[in-house]
Amino acid sequence: MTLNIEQEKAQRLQSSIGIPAFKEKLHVGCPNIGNREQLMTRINNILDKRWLTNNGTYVQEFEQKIANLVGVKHCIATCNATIGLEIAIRAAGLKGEVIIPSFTFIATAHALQWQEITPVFCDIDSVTHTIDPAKIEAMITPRTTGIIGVHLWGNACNIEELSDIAKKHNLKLIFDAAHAFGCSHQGQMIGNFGELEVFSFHATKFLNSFEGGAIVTNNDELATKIRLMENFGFAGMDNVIYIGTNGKMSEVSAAMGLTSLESIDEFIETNYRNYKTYEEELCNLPGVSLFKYNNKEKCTYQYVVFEIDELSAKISRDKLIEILHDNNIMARRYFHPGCHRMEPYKSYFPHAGLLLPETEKLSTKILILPTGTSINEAQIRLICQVIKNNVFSNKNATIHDMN
Ligand code: T4K
Repeated sequence: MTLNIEQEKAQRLQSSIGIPAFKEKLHVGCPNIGNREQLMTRINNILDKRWLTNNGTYVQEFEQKIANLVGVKHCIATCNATIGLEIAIRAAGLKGEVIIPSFTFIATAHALQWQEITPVFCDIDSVTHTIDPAKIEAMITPRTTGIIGVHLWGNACNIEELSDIAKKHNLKLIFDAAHAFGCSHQGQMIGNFGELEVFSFHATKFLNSFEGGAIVTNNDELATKIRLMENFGFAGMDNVIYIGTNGKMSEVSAAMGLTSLESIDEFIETNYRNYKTYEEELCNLPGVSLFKYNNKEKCTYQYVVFEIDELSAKISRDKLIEILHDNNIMARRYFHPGCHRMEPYKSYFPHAGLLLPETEKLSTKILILPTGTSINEAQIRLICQVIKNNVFSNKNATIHDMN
């Protein structure tokens, strides 16, 4: 079946004026909220004590609980993961050039460039969606000082191979673990690998503290440096001994983080159930697949990553997203189009894409579907119905089908 451009436009118009499947928008990343009463009690305590930030008791308790859960020596809570990454990069001594995947949130690259360190974009493995160790050595130059792996979707990078390469070339290895709090790798909790790892507790993350993050490490010296750096370099009152910034987490964020921590089993259970419903509904559709998590590892199932092969599914990812949005299903194209196609990197390295074939391919195929505690099974089945009505359906034949 072929459609000409006019017919396709008409069809789009029709879908945009039709009645959407959902009255209200369903968002990817809609926050998980734990026990409200507990949160309000904590917030009232903060107000009663008039201690709002600067290493308050809730922040200390939150750091201790995260460290215990991860099984790591040090946890330094931060105001968000981007500042956490900036501090971590500086504390680890990264300079010059650092190798990172392009298929990540822009913060991974910006945290380097913000400090005049050049991110060098490396391709990913199309199955794991994480940096491909086999492609790293070709990117190393005399200016390279480190590698930042990103545990995308909570799925660990190939940590062993990355460690071997880092060791061989005397590079620092750190991890952007923004997606990976509560996940494990070969039975060990993420947070224990490399020189250090950085979690995000942003509202959209599995565990949220409104905004927030944490740097975790087993290295005493690094932990001391990071603590100084996140508080302007203060070592006691009136005594600055280091260059620092303001990376502190506030008490109200820690209160939310602690409250969220008390509900993580429920969050995982819900995410897992949602994932299974999507899987059951979508498993037989041609040209589509869900990103598979390793069920031998701890996993939060926070991301429902849907991959679509345009030719077999007879609909492009972007056309499907348009239809989903028309139906108030606010699926996201994380991480389209890849950092290398965003500024300032697009201008700095206009031909970077030539070395990133898997990133280029994957970023046109993926969309993320809503999950979490704000959505129920019936809603997921309806989302899947909208997908099923449009995948492998002649009414959505694209221009490519004409050939
Ligand atoms: N490294 C990686 C690999 C990351 O993914 C991230 C952040 C970072 C580092 C940096 O971490 P932080 O500095 O943020 O701690 C969102 C988040 O803001 C960002 O934290 C996250 N990754 C990224 C993947 O997603 P946007 O630009 O997509 O945000 P926005 O405003 O479009 O919201 C995302 C979705 O969540 C929408 O569907 C709306 C929904 N939402 C959002 C908020 C804030 C809600 O339903 N309620 C809310 O309160 O970046």
